[in-house]
Amino acid sequence: MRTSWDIFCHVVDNYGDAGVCWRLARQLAAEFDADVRLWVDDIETFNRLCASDHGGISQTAANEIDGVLVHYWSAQWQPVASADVVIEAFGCALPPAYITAMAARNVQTLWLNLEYLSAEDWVAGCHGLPSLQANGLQKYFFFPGFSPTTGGLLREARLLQTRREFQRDGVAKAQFLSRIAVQPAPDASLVSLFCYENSALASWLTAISEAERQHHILVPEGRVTKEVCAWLGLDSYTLGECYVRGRVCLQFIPFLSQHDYDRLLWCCDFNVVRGEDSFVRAQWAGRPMLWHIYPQQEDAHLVKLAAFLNLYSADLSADEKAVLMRRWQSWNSAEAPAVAGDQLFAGGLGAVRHAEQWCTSLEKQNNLAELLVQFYRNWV
Ligand code: TRH
Repeated sequence: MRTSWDIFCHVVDNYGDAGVCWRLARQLAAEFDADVRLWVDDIETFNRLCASDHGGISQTAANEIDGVLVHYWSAQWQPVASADVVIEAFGCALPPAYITAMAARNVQTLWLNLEYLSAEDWVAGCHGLPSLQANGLQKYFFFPGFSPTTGGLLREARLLQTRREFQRDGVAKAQFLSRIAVQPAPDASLVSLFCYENSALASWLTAISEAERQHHILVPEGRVTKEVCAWLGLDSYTLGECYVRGRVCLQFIPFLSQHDYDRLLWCCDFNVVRGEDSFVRAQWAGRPMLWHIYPQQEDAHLVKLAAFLNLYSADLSADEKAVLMRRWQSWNSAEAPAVAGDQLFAGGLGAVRHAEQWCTSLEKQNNLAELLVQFYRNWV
């Protein structure tokens, strides 16, 4: 039987909230016979994630994209019937009238609070716990995570097969890079740099520009554009142009659709990623990476970072582990690089093997969308 799903997404900042919800909505519709509505309160952000594929959505009407009905979640809420499953992403508060509609429904609605991703130990204990509601509605916490006792990670069917085929196909890679006007020198290490502002960025770029290996760094337009320009000594930049300083070439590229961004991660030798969704996609890319974790008050994020590093580095030798830890911790503490320029955004065979092994170990777990569907089936 088809089930109906409503996903509510409040964009706090940046792209992660909309990025996660949009990805989940598409997967539910494509793989689980679900009727999905996505309610998003920031159309501009949403359009940047899918605009180049679909031309953008309108605020006034429902927009059908990839089998999902995307709606603008307006402050003036117009009552609608509630769905079988309701996902309140990242604790965004549902419209009160919608909660009333859920309570009035003949068939009970399953209400899930989809939480932020964390590798901390307590996550498994809290995943699936009920959150008691005065009006009799059934609400539960759903925690994504890295172990089989959590809600898993978003991963579409065939994602890894597609990725591995693409990485083996030199022509496909070259065609993709040429479509986004990227032409790295044959011996250059290709890096994507998607991160938050970092007062240490200039010192990292200087170290990389002095490395033996040539680096071609792609910078999607966004939060670090200004810092990178300052390091280059530019007042403004031209998209697509390569700015060479020492052994590094920096190139600003347009913000891509999610589909293309995946391919970019697959093409690069090393990816700097941030937040939640790009962080997960970099793991599916099977390439070495550096995570710029979303900074939180009182350095709470450093605990999360350590929890992930612990898991991620478990199979590394003591030396490799030390380099990885130093690299990630110094970046996230905005410190000048603690290792040589060649090691900062380092690909290398060992690092690639480790990234692929990590990806393969995660692949054994069920993905987040199928675990959500399973949760609903068990609950009904
Ligand atoms: O943008 P982020 O920093 O998002 C967030 C938000 O800050 C959010 O509030 C916070 O809760 C969360 O992080 C943890 O990083 P993230 O999560 O990686 O989201 C970026 C999205 O943008 C992701 O879906 C990938 C996508 N993207 C593209 O589609 N094209 C691009 O060119 C790039 C660089 C990213």
